[in-house]
Amino acid sequence: MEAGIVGLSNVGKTSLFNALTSAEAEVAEYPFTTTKPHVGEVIIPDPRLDRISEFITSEKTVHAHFKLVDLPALAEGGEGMGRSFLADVQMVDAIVCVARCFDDEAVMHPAGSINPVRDVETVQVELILTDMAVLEGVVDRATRAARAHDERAVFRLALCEKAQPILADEKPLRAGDWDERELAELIQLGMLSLKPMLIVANIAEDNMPNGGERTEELRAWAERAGGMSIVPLSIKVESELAQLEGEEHDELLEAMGLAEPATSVVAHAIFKLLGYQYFYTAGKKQNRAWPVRIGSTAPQAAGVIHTDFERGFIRVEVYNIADLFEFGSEKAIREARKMRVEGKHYVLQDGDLCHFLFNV
Ligand SMILES: Nc1nc2c(ncn2[C@@H]2O[C@H](COP(=O)(O)OP(=O)(O)OP(=O)(O)O)[C@@H](O)[C@H]2O)c(=O)[nH]1
Ligand SMILES: [Mg+2]
Repeated sequence: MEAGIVGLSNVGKTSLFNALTSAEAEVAEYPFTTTKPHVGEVIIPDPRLDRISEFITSEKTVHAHFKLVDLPALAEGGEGMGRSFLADVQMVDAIVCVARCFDDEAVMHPAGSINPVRDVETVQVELILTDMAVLEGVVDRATRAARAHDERAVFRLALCEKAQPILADEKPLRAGDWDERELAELIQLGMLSLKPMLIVANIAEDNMPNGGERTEELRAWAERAGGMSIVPLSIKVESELAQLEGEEHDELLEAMGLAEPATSVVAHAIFKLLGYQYFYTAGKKQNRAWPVRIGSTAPQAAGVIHTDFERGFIRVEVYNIADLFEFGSEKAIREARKMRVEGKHYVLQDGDLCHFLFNV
C-alpha cells in the first residue's frame, strides 16, 4: 500500500510530499534537487472519525495512513538523476503525477516553458515505452514456448496481442478492458501503465480553487488519455496552510474558497486510488479508522486488525457510521434495529463500524 509521486523536475513534488507527510525534505528552485526517494507516512484526515469521539468516548483516536514516496524527477530518456526512474515506479502500487501549471520566473522549468499536458504526456509515454519493450521480450519467449504447447505461453501470447495495440495507440494499459486472469498476468509482468494514476495540477494562487485554462486542457487530455482523475491544488498555499492553526488557518481556507485543505482531498484520492476504503472500530481504548481493500469480506477486514481475528472469525455486528451521527448512541441504533449481524460472506461497505466476534 504505497503511492509514488512522479513528474518532471521542479514541478513541486517534494513540496507536495512535505505538505502531505509533515516531512522537511529539501525543496529548491533548481532542478533535480531530489536525488534519492523520500519515504513518508500520510496520516489521512478523517472528519467522520473525529466525530465518532463526540458519541463514543475513548482514550485515543487513530487515523488510517499510507506510505508515500517522493521520487526523483524524470529526465530525458526515462532516467532519474543517477537512478532509473522506471525502476522506482516499478516499486509503487499507484502513481501521483504532479503537473506544473503555475508561473514563476524564479523556478526554472527543465523544458523552458510551462505546459502541463506536454509534461504529463512525457511521463505517460515513458511508462508506455517501457511496457512495450517488456512485452516484446515476452512475445519472443512465449512464441518459442507456445510451439511446445505450453498453455501459459499461449495465454501470454494472446494477452500480448491484445495489449500491444493499446500501447501502440499511445494509450496506457489501465485504459484496457481486462478480465481477472488477464489483470493478474499483466501485474505479474510488471506493467507500469497499468498502475492507477492521479494527476495533481499544481495551480497558481490566482486560479484557486479549480484551476485555470491550463488545468482545463489537462482535464481534457486526461479524459482522452484514459482512466485518470485530476485534483487541482496550489502547493504553495497548501504549504502555508500546513503551518497555520486555528482561526488563521480557517481564514486562509475561506479566503482561498476551499471547504477543506486540498491536501486532504489529495490524501483521500490517493487512498482510493490504491483501492482502499475505511471501516471503523470504536470503544473505550481507541476509536480507529482501518484501511481495507474495496471488496473485502468481514473476516478479511478482521484480519487487518489481527490475523487471529480472521482465523477465529465468528460474526460481526455492524452499522454505518452515519447512523451513529443520526441516532446518537449504539444503544439507540440497536433499538432502531439498525445494528446488523453479518457472517463470513459479508462484504464491507465504506463507513461501516464493526464489532467483531471471534474465538482464538
Ligand atoms: N510559485 C510557486 N512555486 C512553487 C510551488 N510549488 C513549488 N514551488 C517552488 O518550486 C521549486 C521546486 O519545488 P520542489 O518541491 O523542490 O520541486 P520538485 O518537483 O521536488 O523538484 P526536483 O526534486 O528538483 O525534481 C521550489 O523553489 C518551490 O518553492 C507553487 O505552487 N508555486
Ligand atoms: Mg524534489
